[in-house]
Amino acid sequence: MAVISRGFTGRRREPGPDLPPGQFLTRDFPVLSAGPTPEVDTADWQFSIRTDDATLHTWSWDEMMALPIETVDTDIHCVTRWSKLGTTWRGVSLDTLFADVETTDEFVMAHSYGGYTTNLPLEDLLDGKAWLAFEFDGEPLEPEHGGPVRLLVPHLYFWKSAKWIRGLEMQQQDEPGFWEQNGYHTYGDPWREERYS
Ligand SMILES: Nc1nc2c(c(=O)[nH]1)N[C@H]1C(S)=C(S)[C@@H](COP(=O)(O)O)O[C@H]1N2
Ligand SMILES: [Mo]
Repeated sequence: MAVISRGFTGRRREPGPDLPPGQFLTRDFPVLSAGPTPEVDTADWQFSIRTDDATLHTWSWDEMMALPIETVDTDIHCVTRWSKLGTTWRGVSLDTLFADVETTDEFVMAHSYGGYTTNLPLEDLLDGKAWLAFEFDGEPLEPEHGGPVRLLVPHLYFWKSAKWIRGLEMQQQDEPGFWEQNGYHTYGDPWREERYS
């Protein structure tokens, strides 16, 4: 007799080379938010990159949608130890958004609607490593998962992928964001288990 239990059927992948150390596989999509889900209408949505000289590069929803859109197939890893393999997103590469941005700063603070922040080195956002994502699994990104638009930086722990992204602020120095001030690692490489500082 076949025993079928959701999450443990034939397609389940065992921990293997594609699972970072200390991670477990999940097939659902947990929601982790430090506060309430902000209501962000695409009509009011704006994304901006602010450089050191206070130059502001700003995109409306329509302006972002007119940029080249990429499909991203990737694994995601949460510091609370769940990983999800083979997720599919659509969004705009940060390379596209930074194409006309001139800066000598090497660090970035990501700011979200609702006040969340997280810090990253600029190089971790460039060269095909990060996106502004607005679709998950062929559907508009749900508000609880960061819709209308979230940052997607899948090579780092998922707390770096700021939901409800509002803008990026260039910084000379690496300053800690919300979770980084509360004990999380400043960088957060899942393959090195950079969970806490
Ligand atoms: N704005 C914002 N972004 C956020 C968070 C948050 O609380 N607020 N939580 C982070 C954490 S800790 C994780 S694990 C992921 C969770 O994304 P999910 O809820 O879509 O699974 O979002 C990250 N981005
Ligand atoms: Mo997290």
